[in-house]
Amino acid sequence: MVDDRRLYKAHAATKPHGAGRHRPIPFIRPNPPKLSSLTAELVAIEDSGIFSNYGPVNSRFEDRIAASVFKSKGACVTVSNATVGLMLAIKQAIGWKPRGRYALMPSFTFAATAHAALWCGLTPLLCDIDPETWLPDATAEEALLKQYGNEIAVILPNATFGNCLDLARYHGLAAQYGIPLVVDAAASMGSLDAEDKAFGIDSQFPLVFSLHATKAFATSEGGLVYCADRDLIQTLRSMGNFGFGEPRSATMPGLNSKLSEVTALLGLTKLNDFEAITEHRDDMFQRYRTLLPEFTFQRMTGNRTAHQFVAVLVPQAKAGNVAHVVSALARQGIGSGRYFVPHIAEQPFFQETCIAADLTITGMISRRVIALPVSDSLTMEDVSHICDVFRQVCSPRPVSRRAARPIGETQLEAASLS
Ligand code: T4K
Repeated sequence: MVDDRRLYKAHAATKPHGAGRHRPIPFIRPNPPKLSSLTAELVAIEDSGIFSNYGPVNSRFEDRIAASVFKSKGACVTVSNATVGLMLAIKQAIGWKPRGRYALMPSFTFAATAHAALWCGLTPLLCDIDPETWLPDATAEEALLKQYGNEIAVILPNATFGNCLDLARYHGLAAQYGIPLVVDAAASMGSLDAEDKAFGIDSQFPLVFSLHATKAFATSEGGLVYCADRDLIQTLRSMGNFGFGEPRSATMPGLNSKLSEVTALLGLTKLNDFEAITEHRDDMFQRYRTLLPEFTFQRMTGNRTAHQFVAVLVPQAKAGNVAHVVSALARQGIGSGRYFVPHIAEQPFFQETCIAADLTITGMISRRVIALPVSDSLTMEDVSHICDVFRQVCSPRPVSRRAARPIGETQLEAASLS
């Protein structure tokens, strides 16, 4: 395992200190393993002559992540990205001729969740979220399950921003209503539940994780489906290879979701420092919370979250004005983002294709949410700086033009005056 202090110090060393100046901080700084330092492994792939189709590197990656993260309780299959992984898992869950036409999901999620359901021929049925955890609201889900019953083909909750869903409750719902479950766990690789176990471990229903460059488990493009049911993973593996059975002809719905050997190598290598990276990211989240006690953060339900960024609400007075906060931060050299804004029910295509229930809380959260930087190379000092600036730009007093100048601009001005 890589010494995490080395990782973070290398970056801090490049930082110009003093005189209130701070180097620009990007919103997300992807940190996939460096292919340039993996020449021997790349040569081995070339020599093997196998570049895809669940090759040897991919198999090693699947086995290692199943053993190290999920303690060999079940199996994993890689996919080319989580969106395709969701499509596969939903299709497997609902069968070729689904009994219902809805996919029950929150509106507070990424476009991929709704797209995947639509590609499977389902209509997203959008429910509200919990005001504290920002996870799908249990009461709202149950009301829709009662109202739509057999018309719901799949329950598709999103583990919002890596937060842990109550999977026991979902297994209960699946049993009670006889409706399959697929978990959108795109941002959850590395998250630990309240018992300190990998989120999703032991689940009889599939969880779909993203290994996108912007995630804590950064590769480039990639995804992983985990399930305690090994047969289900084997089915998804065949579906991801054009639905081929033995002999090589389609025996089930299929598409091509296979991960290349080079991307699998990125995944395999990422496992080396992933524990340290995830700990560091969660430490940064704790630091944000400590330094911004007057702000509202998402209430985390697990013991650790694999933060892709830190989501926080701007003060009520700035609701509807978050774009200005993003601009003010940018002028001070700090990148930020907005997720999931607009939420699904607010996006033009989904307004035509989805059905929305009451989304009061979703609307309130999405009007105020902003995502602040987290990256493997961010230092605690950076976090303090971000918090200072964030508080300043969120204060009721308008930020003066001069104070809001971008770092580069101020430096240029100083140079021309001297
Ligand atoms: N379900 C949920 C709930 C999800 O959140 C997602 C994906 C999915 C399903 C589907 O997973 P995948 O099919 O992607 O595996 C980013 C990620 O692309 C996306 O994976 C993620 N969720 C989503 C929440 O965030 P964008 O559109 O914001 O990415 P983008 O390109 O604007 O990049 C964000 C920041 O990262 C920018 O500041 C630029 C920086 N960046 C990005 C890339 C790709 C870099 O510096 N280098 C890079 O190579 O979606």
